[in-house]
Amino acid sequence: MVSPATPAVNERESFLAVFDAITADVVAELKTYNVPQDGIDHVKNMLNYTVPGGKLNRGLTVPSALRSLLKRDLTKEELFKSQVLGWCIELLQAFFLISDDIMDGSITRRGQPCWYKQPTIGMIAINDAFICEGAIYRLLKKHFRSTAYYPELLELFHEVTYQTELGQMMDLLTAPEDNVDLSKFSIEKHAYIVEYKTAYYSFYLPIALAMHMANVTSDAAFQQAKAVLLPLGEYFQVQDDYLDCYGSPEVIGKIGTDIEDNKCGWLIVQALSRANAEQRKLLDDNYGQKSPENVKVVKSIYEELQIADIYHAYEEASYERISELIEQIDETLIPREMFVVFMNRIYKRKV
Ligand code: GPP
Ligand code: MG
Ligand code: MG
Ligand code: MG
Repeated sequence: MVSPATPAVNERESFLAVFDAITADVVAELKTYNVPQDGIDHVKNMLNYTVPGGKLNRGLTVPSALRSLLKRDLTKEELFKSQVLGWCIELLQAFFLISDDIMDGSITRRGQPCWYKQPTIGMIAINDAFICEGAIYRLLKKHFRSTAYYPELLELFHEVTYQTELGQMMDLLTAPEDNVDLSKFSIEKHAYIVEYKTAYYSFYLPIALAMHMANVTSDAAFQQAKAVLLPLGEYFQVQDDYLDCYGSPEVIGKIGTDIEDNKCGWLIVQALSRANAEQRKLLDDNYGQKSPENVKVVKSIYEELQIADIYHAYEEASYERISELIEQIDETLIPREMFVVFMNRIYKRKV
């Protein structure tokens, strides 16, 4: 049997093909604000550098979830609109990542220097992040102003942005650079941080957007989606924490900074709950320090405590647990399939 062209490849190509239309919209509108040519060139260049280079999982999920919800192929217009929403999430992601890299003092992102590390950019990147956020609302206005669900889209983007900022706030407050105090870390603290800084915008948002487009209005349906997507988002951020230490920079496109940055990540929280007094002392003395020697000591304790094995067991258990949560979804409200597709996009990811 001839296997059909892999939809994943086509979906990605079709999604990427819309990006030019998105930048063209944003740029055309700049002209109505009399932005001089150098400003227009800057925005074009900035969007090309910061928006399309990632895995695009979030953006791609909007059209694929809409297809699951409607249980049929999308019309040309439905496909385009869902892709615009997908790019709005990718713009939100660019807004967060440009800022996060400054806050975390990161060096590379998606295999290239972080935007703020570009010699001509520096702190202009802060304003560029705001421009990415602003562009979301320009696009929503242009493409969705006349739909009945426009207010829901605005509320959702606003709320999810706020939730992410609260998560980022707790991530940063738990990681003061000059005062390493590992007693502030806990499994509960970590769970809060990852739910807020990652799960809402990366997992709930794409599915909830598709649900609005599909005219789902029942509160119960959104609650059921959340019950699966928040744990899925937690699992994804635990993977991110693991890859920060154990992923290879050439594959993940970024150099980990969590140990140096004193982050309340999954690995340290697991290590703290298993360390004996001697190991704890070494962690206290070496976590949150910039020098590679200190980082090495922390990694050697992770080794002794077999944290990587504990992570692999966690991965399997999460898959089981989330599969059970998907089973509990009432299919008269929303299809289980869209959650399965989303979970399979990230299960055992290396990147
Ligand atoms: C991921 O944290 C979280 C975000 C990118 C949200 C940032 C939110 C803001 C309001 C700026 P991370 O630092 O672990 O991500 P990475 O490992 O990709 O740097
Ligand atoms: Mg970061
Ligand atoms: Mg961060
Ligand atoms: Mg990280």
